[in-house]
Amino acid sequence: MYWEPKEETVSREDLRRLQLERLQATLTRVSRNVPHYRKRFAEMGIDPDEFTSLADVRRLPFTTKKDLRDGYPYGLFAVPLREVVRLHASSGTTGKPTVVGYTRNDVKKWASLVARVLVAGGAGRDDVVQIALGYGLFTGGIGFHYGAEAIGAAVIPSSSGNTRRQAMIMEDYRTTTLVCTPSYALHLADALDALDINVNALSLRHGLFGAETWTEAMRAQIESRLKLTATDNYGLSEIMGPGVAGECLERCGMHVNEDHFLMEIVDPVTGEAVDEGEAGELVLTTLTKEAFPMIRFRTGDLTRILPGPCPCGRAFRRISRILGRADDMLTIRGTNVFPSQIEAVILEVEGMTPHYRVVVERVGALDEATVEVEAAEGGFFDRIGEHQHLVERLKKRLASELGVSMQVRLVEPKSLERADGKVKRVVDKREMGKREE
Ligand code: DLL
Repeated sequence: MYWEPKEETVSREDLRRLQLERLQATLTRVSRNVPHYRKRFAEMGIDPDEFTSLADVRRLPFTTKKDLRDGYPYGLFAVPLREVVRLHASSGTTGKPTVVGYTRNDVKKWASLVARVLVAGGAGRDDVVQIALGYGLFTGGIGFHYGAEAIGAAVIPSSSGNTRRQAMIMEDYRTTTLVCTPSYALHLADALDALDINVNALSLRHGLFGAETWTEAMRAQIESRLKLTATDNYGLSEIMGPGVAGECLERCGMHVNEDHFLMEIVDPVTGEAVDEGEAGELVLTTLTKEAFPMIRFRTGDLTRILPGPCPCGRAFRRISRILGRADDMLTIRGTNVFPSQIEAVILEVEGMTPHYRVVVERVGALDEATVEVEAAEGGFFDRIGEHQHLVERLKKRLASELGVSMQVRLVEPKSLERADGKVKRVVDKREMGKREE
């Protein structure tokens, strides 16, 4: 099932032609309307009219979060505010957030791209879609909302928070499709248990999850606890919001809506293209955005392009789940570790839950990482001997899988903070200021 069959099954050759046309139009527009790009292009001797091949994109300058912040709030807009109908802001945790804008056309296209990922994830007009993502400056809630309305589903804008009420709504309104962050999905599963709601009697069939990194093991848990088919969804405000890429029901990577976004994977350090299929940083160029076009935006997200076509028949190439953010990577005594790798190991050990965080400190001259993880309820938490056994087992597995030893602290079930939206996995006490963007 496709939302836009013609576009989603376009031939690769036609797609490339379309991408080139759209890239040329975008470059002309930004060099005319955005002083930042005009200046950068002039400095680098780039003439948009000379762009004749998609490979030329590599000659263009990158755009970074810093460029967005320097232009705060409207410096990178390509249309006058009169034409803007919506503003959102990215979830910058420190300093100024970045502001993004949409024209009426942008909002319309955004809805249809989210509609594509919803349909790919199994939703349709007969569905009751509960959107348990924040509504507001965050693009998640409203972004999914417009897409779900576009496909004609009955949309419950339950937004984030108030988990007990969400659980009751899910039961009473007969939600069939759940949209939220993966960590919140598990939080909801706990709430259903606490309320004695029988998950088997619910109407849930599909879940679209995203906005934070998660793992295959976490998908398995969510699917078995909520009795639904879970798909991964990727997006970011700077490029649009949700709807940039999403999995189909094959669940083997996220199709990037390549007719609207040009993707490259580069080495996060050198910025050079990586070999085909290699992991690196995703760089995106918007091809149809009017208000806020982005040229070669460094997403900071690490992924790789998956080889071969997908059995679903979509023309668009797939990226693997996000392996981590370049700035989320922990360097512990010289070894690079991503929280998602830790999560994968935790979930292989029986008696552990996916509720965890990593605290990194400097003890003397050494980095010390402690994985704090909740033990499963009714598990071994109270039995000292087994508790110790479990800690040792996890420590050993972490050391052998990740190549660096870490401390493990089992904490009581339900003691770690639950997030309504994006969960924070890392507390880096070494240089708290360093991570400020
Ligand atoms: O998180 C948009 C979104 C909302 C996507 C709901 C999917 C579902 P931002 O708040 O701007 O936008 O955050 C974007 O979140 O650069 C990634 O680091 C991370 N992220 C988004 N989707 C995924 C995913 C929304 N499926 C940032 N897996 C991105 C891992 C993700 N990380």
